[in-house]
Amino acid sequence: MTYTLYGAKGSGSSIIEAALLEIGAAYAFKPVDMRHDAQREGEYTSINPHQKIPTLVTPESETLTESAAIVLTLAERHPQAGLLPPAASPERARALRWLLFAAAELYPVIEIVDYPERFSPDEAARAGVRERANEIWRRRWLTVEANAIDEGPCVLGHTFCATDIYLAVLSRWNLANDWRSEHLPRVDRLANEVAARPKLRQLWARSFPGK
Ligand SMILES: N[C@@H](CCC(=O)N[C@@H](CS)C(=O)NCC(=O)O)C(=O)O
Repeated sequence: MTYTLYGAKGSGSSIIEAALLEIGAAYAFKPVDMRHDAQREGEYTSINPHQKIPTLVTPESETLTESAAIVLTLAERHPQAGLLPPAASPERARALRWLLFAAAELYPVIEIVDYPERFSPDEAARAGVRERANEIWRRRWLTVEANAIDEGPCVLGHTFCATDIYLAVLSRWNLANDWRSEHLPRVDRLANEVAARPKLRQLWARSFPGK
């Protein structure tokens, strides 16, 4: 019963790795060298035709892509890990709301920041495209800060769930530590809570040193 996770240090695969660690599932990690665009070459493109990471292959050889779908699938396959509250509960609705906000409204902005050339054929316009994406990124994080966490430390108060992992990982990307601590204290507290979880400490330290 071993999963295979394709990913890169500190990337979206950290969300999936953290979920697997919380579950206590066995997995093999296959690094994909994003610095050399290995996600767009060779064998990997037949595993994930969208040419992105993460990809998770289940012990039954089912290929899963899309980080939110992977997290939800893992939560369903391993209910004992408590990654999500019970189906149809208000807590589940809240957890899904902010998980999907992170997946649909936050995560895609990073592609614009990292690859502005995909969004503008005009080389001279790319710095502006990136700056606008950075502004959108910060604004959407302010929405999370003001609405997703309440008293905290987690999205569901003192009850940890998969949404906390997802938000914590994304919050380590593309935000200066001092801007984050000034403007996103609740998000930082949530990330610290995730980082301190006994099963996640090592992953966090090697994935996000100094963050
Ligand atoms: N919607 C995808 C987004 C995945 C994604 O953008 N992954 C980034 C790494 S964190 C990636 O592979 N970037 C490389 C590229 O876009 O070429 C998901 O949620 O899994």
